[in-house]
Amino acid sequence: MRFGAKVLKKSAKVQCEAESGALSWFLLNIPSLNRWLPRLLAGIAFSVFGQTNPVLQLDQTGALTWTATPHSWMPIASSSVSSPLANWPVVTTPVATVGDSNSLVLPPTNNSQFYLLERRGATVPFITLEAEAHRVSGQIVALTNSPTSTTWSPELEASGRAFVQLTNTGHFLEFSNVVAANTIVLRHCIPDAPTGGGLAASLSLYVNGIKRQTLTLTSTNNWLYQTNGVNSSENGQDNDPAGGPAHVFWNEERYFITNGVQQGDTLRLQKDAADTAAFYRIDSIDLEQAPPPLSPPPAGTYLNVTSYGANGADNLDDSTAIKNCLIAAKAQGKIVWMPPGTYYQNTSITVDSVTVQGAGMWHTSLIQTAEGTRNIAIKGNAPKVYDLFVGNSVTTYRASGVYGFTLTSPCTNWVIENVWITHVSAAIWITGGSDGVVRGCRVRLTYADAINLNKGASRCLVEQNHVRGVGDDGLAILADLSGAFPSTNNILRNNTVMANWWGHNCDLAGGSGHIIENNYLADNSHAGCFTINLPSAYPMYPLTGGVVRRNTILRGGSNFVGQKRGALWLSAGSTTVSNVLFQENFVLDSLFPAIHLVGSHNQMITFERNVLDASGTEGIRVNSEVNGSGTFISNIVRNLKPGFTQYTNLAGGDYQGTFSGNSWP
Ligand SMILES: [Ca+2]
Ligand SMILES: [Ca+2]
Repeated sequence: MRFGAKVLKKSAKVQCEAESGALSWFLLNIPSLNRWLPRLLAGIAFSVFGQTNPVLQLDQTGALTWTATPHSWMPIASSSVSSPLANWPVVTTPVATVGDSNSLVLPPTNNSQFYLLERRGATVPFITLEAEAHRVSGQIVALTNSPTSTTWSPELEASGRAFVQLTNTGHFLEFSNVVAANTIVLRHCIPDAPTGGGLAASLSLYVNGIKRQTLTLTSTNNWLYQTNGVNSSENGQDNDPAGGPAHVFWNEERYFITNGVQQGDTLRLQKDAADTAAFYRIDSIDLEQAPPPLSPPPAGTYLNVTSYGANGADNLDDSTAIKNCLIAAKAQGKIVWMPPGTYYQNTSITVDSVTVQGAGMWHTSLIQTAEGTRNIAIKGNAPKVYDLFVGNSVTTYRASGVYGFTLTSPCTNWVIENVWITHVSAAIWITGGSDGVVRGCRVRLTYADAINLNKGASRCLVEQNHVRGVGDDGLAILADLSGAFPSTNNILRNNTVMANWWGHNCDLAGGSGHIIENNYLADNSHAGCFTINLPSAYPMYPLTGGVVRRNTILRGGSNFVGQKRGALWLSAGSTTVSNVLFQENFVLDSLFPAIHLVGSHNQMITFERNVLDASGTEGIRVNSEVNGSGTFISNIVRNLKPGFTQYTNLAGGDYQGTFSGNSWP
């Protein structure tokens, strides 16, 4: 039995959680995923429609079908909505209509029909299957309770807090395929080499009972060890097993499937006699029909890196060729085109006021081969990078330090879009600069942050990114005091951040004017899932304004150094927090408190219309050292475990709460 029974519900239907009358909340769960639906949406609020039966159907692919006919909708004036939660909004105009293959198709509407549809998390072109939800002849390993020690484990770091382990010849994981696909991503773990450094082993892929392909799995990039050694300051990143307890159990690798697979095929990952690793752990699988390579830009608008000597089909370095192409393109006002291939670099490449266009994240790769550098530094006016895979062949821990992207000031109007970044230190590390966009990127297994805006970064938009298994903050807005001014007015929206092995899924630390909305954050193993993190070890400007709304935070929290951190860890440790609004967030199945206030500096936050469901301990916990005041309006705390309270204030009169309309006594 795993904690958080709601996660295990098997209903093939939408779960309807009516609060009262016509105002309902829906939380979605796909049986094949065995979890709340992450990438489509985790919550829908309907103002009203004129039938009592659910009108949404979920199928095994995650597709939703709207079964109501338009005439079944009944317009109801907002004033007639009956709810004890009168402050919850009734929206009378459609706020979203979305029609990609994995999303809702909504019926026509007019002014007399109305609904509110929320999307939380990134919309992505792949489907993720949690291994533990499928046919297994090996073992399913799951986290069975909130952690009582600080020990890391593969299940603590797994998405869904569970995985499958194949140990004997013939053990398999099998599932009925739900989408046509020509690629597969395995989030997996095979043993480390006895003295560290990883090893490789094969695993057999069967389709409809016939062996299709041998997949080669490696453990070069995962398995790090807490240490008292040379990397003790770098989040326990020693590659030597003698360094201490293991963590970073999961690697991700991607493969093209020979001849592809169709919907309805039976896929099996099996340990055959020739597959000699002592064990194969599978956490999750992504399936995607990767598109063909993109065509080059219109003739006359671009320069091709191959014309400058780059060769994406050999193993020789391409740095000089790419740099020369960038210089020429800037001078001529043209795009740099990188056709399909794998290009190597042994030094940092600066994209200064130029657009770089690859053929797609599955087709054009840029691989760094030297430690202590970066793939790309963006600089100047409107540097833009599209449609690449970015990685390296050298980094296996943070201090070896290959970054994916960094920003060199001055820099404005920059774009990083549809880029897949993996096995780097930090993926996108932005200090300063303004008016940037990070969109549609995938970040997998890093040794530091995924996407970090810091030191005055302002007016940046980070949206539709999918981040999994990273080694520090997934999304971060920091306002480091060493910057000339604080970061301001950044937006993080519709991102998915899962299964961090260090740091926070999302961190808001300083500055003002930030908006963090409609993100899906789940399964952190180390710190808080969402955090305002202002420790004295990292001095920041005060946080003087921000809105955190309509995010779903699932199974968040941790027992980092025995602190039993809440899913929302709001820490005014070294400076103050003011003018922050938390609104309409779902905090589900947290390991410890759902909301956890800590730190002795003054904090003033308003919490409005949040749903805190099935917390591991308290709904809201205010630690004894806390100072400040909070306003709590129309929040719901429910499904508490016996012995825990909705709201526990250990700070006494030092923290003053004001309460109205909450669904707790
Ligand atoms: Ca899993
Ligand atoms: Ca080459």
